[in-house]
Amino acid sequence: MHQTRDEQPTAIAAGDGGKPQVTVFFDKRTFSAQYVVADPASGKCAIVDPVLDFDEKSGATATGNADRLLAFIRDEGLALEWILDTHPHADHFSAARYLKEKTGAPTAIGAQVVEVQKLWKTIYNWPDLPADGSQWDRLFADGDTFTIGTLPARVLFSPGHTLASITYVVGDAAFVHDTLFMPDSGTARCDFPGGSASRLWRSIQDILSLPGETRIFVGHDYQPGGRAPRFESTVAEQKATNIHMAKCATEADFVALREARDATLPMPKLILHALQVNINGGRLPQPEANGKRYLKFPLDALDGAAWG
Ligand SMILES: N[C@@H](CCC(=O)N[C@@H](CS)C(=O)NCC(=O)O)C(=O)O
Ligand SMILES: [Fe+2]
Repeated sequence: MHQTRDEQPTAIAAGDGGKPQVTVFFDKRTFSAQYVVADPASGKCAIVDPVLDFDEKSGATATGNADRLLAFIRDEGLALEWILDTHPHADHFSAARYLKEKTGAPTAIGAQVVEVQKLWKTIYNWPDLPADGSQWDRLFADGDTFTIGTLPARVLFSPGHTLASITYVVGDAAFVHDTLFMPDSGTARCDFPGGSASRLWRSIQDILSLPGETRIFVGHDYQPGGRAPRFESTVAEQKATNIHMAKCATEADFVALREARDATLPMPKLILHALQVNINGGRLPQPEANGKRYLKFPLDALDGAAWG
């Protein structure tokens, strides 16, 4: 089982046969799951998909979520080895840069992020942005391996929601971000620039070919029907009960279902705020001469306007 931040964390047990201890921290504002993935044997850990707080009404930024992750790591006596993002998020700022500045731990994301940088650098008309991934310490390609303490970790390239999405498989746990959601919630949308429902279908097939008992940890939970948030399932449960996959025998079925649903979804309210920070490794814009930072938005650049 995973723990949520509201539960009392249990002590880290020594050695657990390649099973990371996974603690989830839910950001209610953006329905995002942030994870601390710990190796019980060594006390080393990684953070997956940390959120930097942003209040779009006032323009205020804050580090409440990120500081809670750091406090947990400190209280548990863990050592942070990696700051991992699964993809350049479209609905919140990544706290990767803040956490690196606080801890010195290396940041990482999928290598195809350079393609996302190229796409959005055009949308933002931002010629000075280096579109070479140099904003992160490590760019992971499909099949790359690394360790979290003694735990083996492997990268599965899993695009579709974005061009650069990756899944981290750590021991018996897979951090699948926005591919599959909880079985009663279905799958992630594919209508952002660079998204593709047929690529997502193939990525989901790769995830579902992991062993049935693999623990699946999702990137968001939108609490369908107002139920309490849930983040963990298994490959076997997803295969048996995911509401989108159950309706789809073929890739064509899935593409039709996904595209029909995507046509009904408004753009995330922070997509234009978030991408300009996230394609720059979670760096907020440089302050101007008056010491203030400013975001820049293109007009009429994205489809998906919702006037209703
Ligand atoms: N209402 C949310 C939407 C966020 C959103 O679009 N989330 C993506 C993941 S980044 C997704 O796949 N959503 C699936 C869905 O809404 O069905 C917002 O404005 O931020
Ligand atoms: Fe996403």
